[in-house]
Amino acid sequence: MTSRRDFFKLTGAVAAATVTPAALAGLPEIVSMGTPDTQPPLIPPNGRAYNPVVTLNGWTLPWRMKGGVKEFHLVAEPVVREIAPGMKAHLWGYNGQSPGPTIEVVEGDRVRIFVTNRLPEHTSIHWHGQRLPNGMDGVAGLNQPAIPMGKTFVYEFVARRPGTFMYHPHADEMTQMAMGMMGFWVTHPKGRHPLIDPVDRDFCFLLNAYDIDPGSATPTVNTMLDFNLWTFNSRAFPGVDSLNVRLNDKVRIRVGNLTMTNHPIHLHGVEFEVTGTDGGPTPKGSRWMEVTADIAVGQMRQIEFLADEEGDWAFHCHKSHHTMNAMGHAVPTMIGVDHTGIMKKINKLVPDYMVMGERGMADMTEMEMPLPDNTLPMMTGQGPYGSVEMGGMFTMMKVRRDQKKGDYSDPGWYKAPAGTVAFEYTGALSEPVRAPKSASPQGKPTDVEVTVRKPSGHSGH
Ligand SMILES: [Cu+2]
Repeated sequence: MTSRRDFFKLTGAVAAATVTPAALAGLPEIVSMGTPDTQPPLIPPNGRAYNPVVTLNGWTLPWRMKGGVKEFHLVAEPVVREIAPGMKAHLWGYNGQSPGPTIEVVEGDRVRIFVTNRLPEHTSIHWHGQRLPNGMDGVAGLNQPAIPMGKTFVYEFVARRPGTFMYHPHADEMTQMAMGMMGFWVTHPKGRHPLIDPVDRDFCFLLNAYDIDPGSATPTVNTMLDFNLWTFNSRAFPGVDSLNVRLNDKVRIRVGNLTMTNHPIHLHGVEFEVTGTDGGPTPKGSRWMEVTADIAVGQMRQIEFLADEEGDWAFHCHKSHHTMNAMGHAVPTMIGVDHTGIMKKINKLVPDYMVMGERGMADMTEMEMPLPDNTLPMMTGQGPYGSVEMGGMFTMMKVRRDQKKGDYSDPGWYKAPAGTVAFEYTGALSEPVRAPKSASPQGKPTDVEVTVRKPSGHSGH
């Protein structure tokens, strides 16, 4: 992580290089982020105090207090986002990154947001889930004219209810969201709220998805359902930072879904409660313990739990193709098929060619297969015991006894106490009991029941 001081040095330089002072006189300074690393929480320098969030592989936008109004400046612009080491995507976002910065305010705050459009087409911003005047809702054509190229519009409203929100364009929406234009918004409660418990750590991130062909960098924007890169805040494993907490911390994680499908988000190690939805905090009588929360398209969920088990706990989408990176998936299952002969023939023509999945898909890790430039391995990520064989929407929650209060740095791999790790059995093995072999119509013995492979289509997820 970059320190807050480095961050301001860094972004100050970026801002100085990109703003024409005369053109933007009177506007809040543009603060731009140059790195996809998780930034430390932004301790509020003025206004009502609150416990700030940490955005996974993201940051919170500083504001200027002017006459009691919190003023923010978002710049919609093309950005280069590192999806994971080894792959950069050409996206559209805000203030140097996709997703844009998180906006944090307090219930009752008057908020003024300047939105400068540096995209090659018009845009707008919809403040997803907020109570606000109709003309501030951001649907281009319905509530306001679209923001033309090169122009700055002003949104102003009071953050009326505390909770978890998102922002995204409501103009050429399919293109602009497929290109990465979105951000997180948290409205903290003013004072003690009966349904919002204080927590030690408060994380947030968006679920997003891209369709980027292996070897290229720009998303295909007319994809409807068949995306191939599934990301937490525009990062794919192993590029997603871990959520680092102290043993017995009370933890809140806020997740918003701006993809085109649902994601059952699953946490290992402990049980959690869903304490908030798009509509705000849930009544306490409606909460129950679970370990997977399905987050539908356009929804937000906040989960809370006590991190009382030490270790490195997986935290991921439970759709198994969402924990893989880009692949061609019009591929038949080849497990159990012996293609030694055909491989020899193909390799005479194409020396690098390999058949996918003869022994399962584990060969698809980075060690086994040459990849086009700017392409992530399908299944990857080195753990303390070997390849984690994951990609996409996967990361870990690291719970440590000696993690300091307020320290979000990565403690490294968990050192399991002796005798607490699964191990190989080396005793005698007995032969498993099998069903008797049946005879084929030709009279040959066979244990294969069906040998026909029908052609199958693939539509959506
Ligand atoms: Cu998913």
